[in-house]
Amino acid sequence: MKMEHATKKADVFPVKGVDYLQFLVGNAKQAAHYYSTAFGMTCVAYRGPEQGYRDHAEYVLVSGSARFLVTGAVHTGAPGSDHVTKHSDGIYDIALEVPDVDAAYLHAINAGARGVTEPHDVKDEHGTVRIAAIATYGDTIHSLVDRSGYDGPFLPGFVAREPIVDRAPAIEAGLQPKRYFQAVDHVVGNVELGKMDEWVEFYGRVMGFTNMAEFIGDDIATDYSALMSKVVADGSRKVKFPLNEPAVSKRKSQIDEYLEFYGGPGAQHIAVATNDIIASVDAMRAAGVEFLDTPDSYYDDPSLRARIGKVRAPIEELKKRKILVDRDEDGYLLQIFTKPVQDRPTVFFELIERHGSLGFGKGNFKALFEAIEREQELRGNL
Ligand code: TYF
Ligand code: FE
Repeated sequence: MKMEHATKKADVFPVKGVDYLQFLVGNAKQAAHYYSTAFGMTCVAYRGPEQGYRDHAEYVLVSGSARFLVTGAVHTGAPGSDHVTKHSDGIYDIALEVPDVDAAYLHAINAGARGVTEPHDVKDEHGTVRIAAIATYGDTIHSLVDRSGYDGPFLPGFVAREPIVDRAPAIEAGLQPKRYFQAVDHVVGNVELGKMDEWVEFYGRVMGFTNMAEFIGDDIATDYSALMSKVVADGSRKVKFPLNEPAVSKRKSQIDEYLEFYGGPGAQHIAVATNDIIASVDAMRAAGVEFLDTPDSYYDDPSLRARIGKVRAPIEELKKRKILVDRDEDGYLLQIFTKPVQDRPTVFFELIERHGSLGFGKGNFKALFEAIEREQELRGNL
């Protein structure tokens, strides 16, 4: 038995994992199509005017345990329209599944969190969900969800629906993987200059999350990253939230660019865990998803080859696809980053394939941040 389990303190804010990520978008029908065709997700549920919900059309897409809720307003002035006006498409709700909504909400409020929605039941013929919500950075919220009394397709009011595209023929022909990813690995928040430690403290105080070892401190920041970063995680490390702030540097930080174009703090990237990053990248590229470029010199560097040792695919296969590799004391990881997935240089995705490593690719920060800065420069934002 591992000692850490025997000696662990009682968890003040137990979480089961990320329940869903809600995107507020200008056109949910097209966003749901994109996540279906380009990210290989399956649309499983819907609610809208047809179900008597007069304000929004909402699509639920899943890939393994990862679940996205994509919400669009169907008339002028519908709730959430101001979010889209201000931020364009973005992430509003990073919902957490918890065993006890009332206890979690009470703990959070007593610890100084701002309540958005008090605990209440929502019901339909499939059962009852208890739900509440608290505010976090910017206009972002955390819903707290207990779905243990529910067996419907998503939340009460949603109806099951057919996938938007039928990928079965492409899967059978070996042209597409069954799933491009199976879970949400981490969700990163960008906060204002000087606020990172306050948000680390917030997650400690409000949710009992602790600081993981991995961070980008002053040393890396001043050398090349133009940002500082710390990671908070729940006791079980199922939920991991890196938090970035801009660093004062010669050039405009990628975090400043985000804050300017998002109109304030918000979720920056969603990392999704895949067990075959090569197949996923190939399928997503074929569907038109753009990934950040990595120069050949990254792969030809003898010190990188020595450091990473043997990984599950030949380096040439990674080089062809611009997949990054990092190794630490626990193992290694493969990762790649998309370009922003909307017109504004704000939200993007990361694919990550972990082989033991619990880190975030520290060894790749330099190559990654140089790639992001090349894009920033092309946009005229450096
Ligand atoms: O989540 C992470 O920490 C890594 C690296 O602006 C990273 O994916 C950190 C900051 C950033 C982009 C990527
Ligand atoms: Fe990441």
